[in-house]
Amino acid sequence: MENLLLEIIQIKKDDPVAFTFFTGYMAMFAASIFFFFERGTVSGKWKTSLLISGLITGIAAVHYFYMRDYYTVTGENPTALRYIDWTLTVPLMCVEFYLILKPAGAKVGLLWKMIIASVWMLVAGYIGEAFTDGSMSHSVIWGVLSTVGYAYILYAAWFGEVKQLADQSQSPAVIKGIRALAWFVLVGWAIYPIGYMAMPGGWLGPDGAGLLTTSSMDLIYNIGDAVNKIGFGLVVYAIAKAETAKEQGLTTA
Ligand SMILES: *C/C=C(C)/C=C/C=C(C)/C=C/C1=C(C)CCCC1(C)C
Repeated sequence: MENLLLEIIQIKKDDPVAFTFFTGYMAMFAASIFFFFERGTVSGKWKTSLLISGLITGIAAVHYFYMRDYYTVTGENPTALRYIDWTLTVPLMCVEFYLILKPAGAKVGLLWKMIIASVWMLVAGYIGEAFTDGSMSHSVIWGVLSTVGYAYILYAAWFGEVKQLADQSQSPAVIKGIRALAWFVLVGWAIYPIGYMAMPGGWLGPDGAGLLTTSSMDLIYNIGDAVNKIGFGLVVYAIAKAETAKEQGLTTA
């Protein structure tokens, strides 16, 4: 028992993955407090968006709390916890897109399409990682299937309905904000497939190009999460603040 406790609190000095689990946890936690408190400073119709930003980082914080210990004790990837976290938080990011675009006429159908695409992406990724037999064919097949879901969201954000609704909104803050979120989907989300390719049998891992070790998967995923959950929330926050200022300017004019 004594040994177990010692292991839980230990961060080995040559283990950057453990550092990012602890930093990630604290950063998500702090971001949630920030979004929840700032919710009071934006106008009524933006409060739900900030609530969702806080929920995304809050749900991640709880999972990081467990993943951190799982990792420090076992030294293994907390795959199940990771995917449970993503299956809750990525659909909530789709809700963010929907809420921002609702005044411009976004329909619930769009929200469902994005949620289904994101869950497809994550279920395929989970099968790829959790049920691996170490072969490249398993990793590649499920990775490609997962990418189909990712491609849909990417398309929607850059050229499809999301982009079109943003243009229709005629609000510079919404257009700029949706463009920033689309960049997150293009660049920030692309971090994850790189981590995935470090898995056993992955293209970039020890059985593939040999550029990444399997232990770097969590490092890459942790960086991706910090960028995408906190950064994404901050963009939503910036849109909400800009729109609130505009509304207040109009009512006093
Ligand atoms: C907060 C968590 C986020 C934004 C997670 C996003 C995850 C992805 C975009 C994952 C994508 C994957 C692929 C496109 C192919 C390989 C398997 C995945 C699941 C890593």
